[in-house]
Amino acid sequence: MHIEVVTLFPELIRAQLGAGVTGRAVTRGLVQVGTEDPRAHAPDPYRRVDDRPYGGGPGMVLAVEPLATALGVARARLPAGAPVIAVSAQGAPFTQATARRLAGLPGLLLLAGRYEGIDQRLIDALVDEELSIGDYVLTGGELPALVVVDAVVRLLPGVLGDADSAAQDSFGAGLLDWPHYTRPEDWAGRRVPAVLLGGHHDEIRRWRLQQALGRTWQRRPELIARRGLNDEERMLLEEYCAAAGIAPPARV
Ligand code: 9D3
Repeated sequence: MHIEVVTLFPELIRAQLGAGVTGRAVTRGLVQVGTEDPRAHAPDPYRRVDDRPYGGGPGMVLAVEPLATALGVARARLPAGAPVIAVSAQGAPFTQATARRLAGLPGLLLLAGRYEGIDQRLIDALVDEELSIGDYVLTGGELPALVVVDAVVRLLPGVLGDADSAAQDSFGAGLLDWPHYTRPEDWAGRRVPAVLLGGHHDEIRRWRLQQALGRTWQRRPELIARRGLNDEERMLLEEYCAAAGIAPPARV
């Protein structure tokens, strides 16, 4: 996959992509990531990329011209079939389903904004899709663009080790994780749950599934509603709720 990010802060994008799993994916050639800075395409000698909003009000708006030129330059490096995706607080929610869909594409052209926003005509003319990473206010689109890149790149074939991808598949999406423990068995009087020390693989599987179901029900009940429960899951969750003294999901 080839990803291009149009941003006024290309160094933020490059710094993140030098590290960790995504960094390794880049050095292994599993993904190529480029950046294009609209400031390099500002028509005036002061390299201004923003201007005052028509209609008045606070803040500045990113002007069309430098962004349009930067998008064109980045587009020329991409394969056909790479959509222009603006990260924006006005966008549709970015979810794991979005990440899976984007991971199947040959390329992405991500546009990260700054200031009060981007001239709407640039969005109308050149942007295919707008994505938000959540309901909170950031100062710009670079962190959201990196969130999208990270979530997509880890899904590309060969990026994760077998263990990680298998765990993902066997468990499926839609539940929070179960609790994890490592040595020592006893830390300050807090013991690792006995079931994990016993080596009974099916008991451990059921305990983990039960913990995942219980935590999801307590913290993110809407995920249980969206996903549904099979007979085993319903039984495990009812048992968890009884022990925790909380109400189980209603039968449907
Ligand atoms: C306080 C500024 N807001 C006026 C009511 C508008 C605004 C402008 C620019 C809000 C946020 C931003 C910068 N944010 C993003 O570019 C952004 C973002 C976000 O802030 N939250 C969640 N997802 C995203 S994706 C891009």
